[in-house]
Parts: sequence; structure tokens; C-alpha cells
Amino acid sequence: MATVTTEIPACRTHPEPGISQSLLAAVREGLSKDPKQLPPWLFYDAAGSILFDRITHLPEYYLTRVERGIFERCAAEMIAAAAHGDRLRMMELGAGSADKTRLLLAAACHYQEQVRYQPVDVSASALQTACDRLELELPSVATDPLVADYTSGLFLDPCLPGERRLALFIGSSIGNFDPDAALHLLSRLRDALSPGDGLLLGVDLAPANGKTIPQLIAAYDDRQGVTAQFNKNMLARLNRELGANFDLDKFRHQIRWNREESRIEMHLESLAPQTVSIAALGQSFDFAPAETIHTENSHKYRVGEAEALLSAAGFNPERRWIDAEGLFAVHLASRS
Ligand code: AVJ
Repeated sequence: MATVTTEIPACRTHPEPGISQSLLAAVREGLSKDPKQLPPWLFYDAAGSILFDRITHLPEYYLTRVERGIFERCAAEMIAAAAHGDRLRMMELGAGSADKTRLLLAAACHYQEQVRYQPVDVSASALQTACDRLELELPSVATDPLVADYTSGLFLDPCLPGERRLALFIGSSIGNFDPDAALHLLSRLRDALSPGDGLLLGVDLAPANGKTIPQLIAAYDDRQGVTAQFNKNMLARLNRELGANFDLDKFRHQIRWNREESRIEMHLESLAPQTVSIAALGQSFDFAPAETIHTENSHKYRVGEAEALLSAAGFNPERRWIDAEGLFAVHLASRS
């Protein structure tokens, strides 16, 4: 095929081609709001992804460890319960490094020898790394990565007769969405699935009998300060990519438990009155002392609330697995 090269004359009035328009728009909008906010997807540049990986190994951050423990003990049971005697095809929303997924895929390989796995993620590079590793470790898995923003709709090719799809949405990723947005997202996923397909949903539980609010707060405010670094990396990223001049020492990592909304909130608190300029936006933003940028919500659900959410989205809750301490739940639901 012939290669056509189009010469594009340098044009200074056009935005820098290297800076993503969605990044610019998100920062402009978020910092213009009152109270200020920035969306959590901004955490995950290369540095942020490494920091998140470190978070998952922290003693205080029980979520990853406990969910992995549930998969270690119950993956075979989950796969059998989802399959209903059919062959399974797996897909995953926001696959990331797909580390815990490996346990489910290994169980699926045991159940049926060959497994198709379609991870969906906005990051093509993260997907490729995860798929390369998986195919090395589990040769019976055929990966079929899909680069897409799953929050804006999904198109899945139909299963063959005798096959069912199992969608994975694990790691408490659902917690980043407000309940309305979570309902919308699960409803769109439901629309993309076929009757009888399954959903495995990982949910961090609200404080209850065994689980305390201080324990929940510690998971987001670790002693080593890795989560603080993760939070502040958002500002460091804006300095690197948008020519902003945030002074990282003039912001403090702040965690709040919002009881009414049943969520952990991460904020960056301004320690002084200050003005920050962002070159790529040609704009500055004023901060009052103690004013915060709200960077993340992590909603926590009671078991009944998660099941009500699944039902409202058009799924039938079928089973659930919870660790002995009542920290984390994995729900299996089928598309009605
Ligand atoms: C990736 C959204 C599940 O909410 O626990 C960890 C992200 N933020 N520490 C979470 C996170 C701070 C995490 N999720």
C-alpha cells in the first residue's frame, strides 16, 4: 500500500499536538469549579501507575490483598458458578496490570482448557504489557485487547452457541463512580452483554461490625506516605505536562471519611494563600489557605446496597464471596 505523507505547515495558533485535549479540558474545568476538583483518571501516568502498584503492596491497603485472597480460595468455584455448564469467554473493564485476573484465568483454563480474554482499557501500553505477560504465563489464554473508554459504551461481538461471557469489574474500581454514574455504567455494560452472561464485581465494603473507619482511613493514608505521593503526583504531572508551577510542599495529602455518602475522599489541601499558573492553559488559579482540590472518591457499599445496585442495572445477584474479616466482597450476577 502506498504511504501518503501530508505536510502540515507549522501553525502556532493550533494547540500543542503533544498535549491531549481531554487532559486540558479536564484540568480547565476541574480547577474552575468551586470546590475545585480533578478527576481520578489523571493519577495514572507512568509515575502514577508505579505508585499505585506500590499502594497495592502496602500493609494498610488491604483491598488488593484481601480480594486476591478471595480469588485464591474461590476462583474455581466462581468460574463454575458463572459458566452454568457452558464454555466461558472472559472480558475485563479497566484491566490495568491484570495481576489478580490471572487467578481467575488460571481457574478458567482448568475448567475448559482454552480461554479467550478481552481486556478493555484506555491505555494501549498497559494492555499490551498485561497481555504479553499473560500469554507467557498462561499459554492456554488467547488475549484480544480492546483499547476503549468503557464509560462511553461498549460493543462486543456475540458469543458462539454454548458459550457465555463473564465480565470482570474487580479491584473496587466501581468505587470511583458516584452511585448514579455506577448505575449508568453497569446498565451500559448490561446492554452490551447477552442474557445469561455473568458479571463479577469486586466491592470494598462499608464500615460495619469488624471493619472500622480508622482502618478504612489508614488504607488511604499510609505511614510510608506512598498514597500522599500518589495524590501529589497529580500536581507533579500537571507541572511536567502542562507547564504548571504547583509547589508540592505547599499542598498536603488529606483523607476524609464522608459518612453521608459512605465514601473515602482524597483531597489536596493548600497550605497557604497562593496562585498557580498553568502555561498550557494560559490561566492561573488562586488558592485560599486550607482550600482543597478534591481528587478522588472511593465509595464503600454494604452488601445489600451493592446487590440493589446490580439489580437496578438489570443483573440478578447470584452469589457473593466475602473474606472472614468482612472487608471486601466479590459479587456474581447474571445479566437478565
Ligand atoms: C483503584 C479506585 C480501587 O479507590 O481504593 C488507592 C485507588 N486511591 N489509593 C481505591 C486508590 C488511593 C483505588 N481504586
